[in-house]
Amino acid sequence: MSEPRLVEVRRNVLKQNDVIARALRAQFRGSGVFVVSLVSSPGSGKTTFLEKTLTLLQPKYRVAALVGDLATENDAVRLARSKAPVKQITTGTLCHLEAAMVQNALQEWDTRQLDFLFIENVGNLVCPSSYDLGENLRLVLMSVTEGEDKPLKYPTIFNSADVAVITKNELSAVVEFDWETTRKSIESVRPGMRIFRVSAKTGEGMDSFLDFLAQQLQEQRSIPRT
Ligand SMILES: Nc1nc2c(ncn2[C@@H]2O[C@H](COP(=O)(O)OP(=O)(O)OP(=O)(O)O)[C@@H](O)[C@H]2O)c(=O)[nH]1
Ligand SMILES: [Mg+2]
Repeated sequence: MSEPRLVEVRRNVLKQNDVIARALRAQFRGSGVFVVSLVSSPGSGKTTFLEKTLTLLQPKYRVAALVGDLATENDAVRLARSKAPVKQITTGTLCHLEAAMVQNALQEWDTRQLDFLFIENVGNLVCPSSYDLGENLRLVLMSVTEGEDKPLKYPTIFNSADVAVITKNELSAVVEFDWETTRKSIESVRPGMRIFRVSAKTGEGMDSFLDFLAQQLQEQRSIPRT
């Protein structure tokens, strides 16, 4: 029996995405820019965390951000308060960013002029996991108010990310956040995953995250570009 047409179309879309993602990765590597994407459920704190990150990195690094949402320029307006170059990608009905959207958004930017490029994906714990954007590092964010078993319920988004960031940490006590249970949930779906605990509101935990980013950039640049 032949495969349903929808499965075949989906496979082709993913294949096409991978081709563009590979081209983007080569472009980023050639430019010397380190690219970080952010995924999470809606409202976990991606934009708040990113605005803080852009602001704190800027005295030392050249940074820029792309941000995806189905509609509105709200997040781009918020991120632009950091004074970094920012571009909004509106996806209409799509619940994720695709590599072609990133490529298109970058057309007028010279990525050689950047140290870090951040890409905030559409808030969704399912769709973004299948789409490579050519990034060097994918962060999955989860706020303390979401429930400790999110990694168990949505393993793919944790599996397809490199680092976890627990956000809104200053609210932990109020919502009786159970750190040990969360840590075990993440560990069971993605053994050895590095986890940062931060509050973008108070600044808690931001220093160690920024040190980690600086180290990642240094490591990437120490690899000879062939
Ligand atoms: N208390 C507290 N609230 C936070 C923190 N970070 C974000 N928030 C709040 O959480 C809400 C959602 O934050 P956003 O940064 O817009 O979340 P987002 O993940 O970008 O949301 P989408 O782009 O819609 O998916 C806002 O009301 C923020 O003020 C934090 O560290 N502490
Ligand atoms: Mg946002």
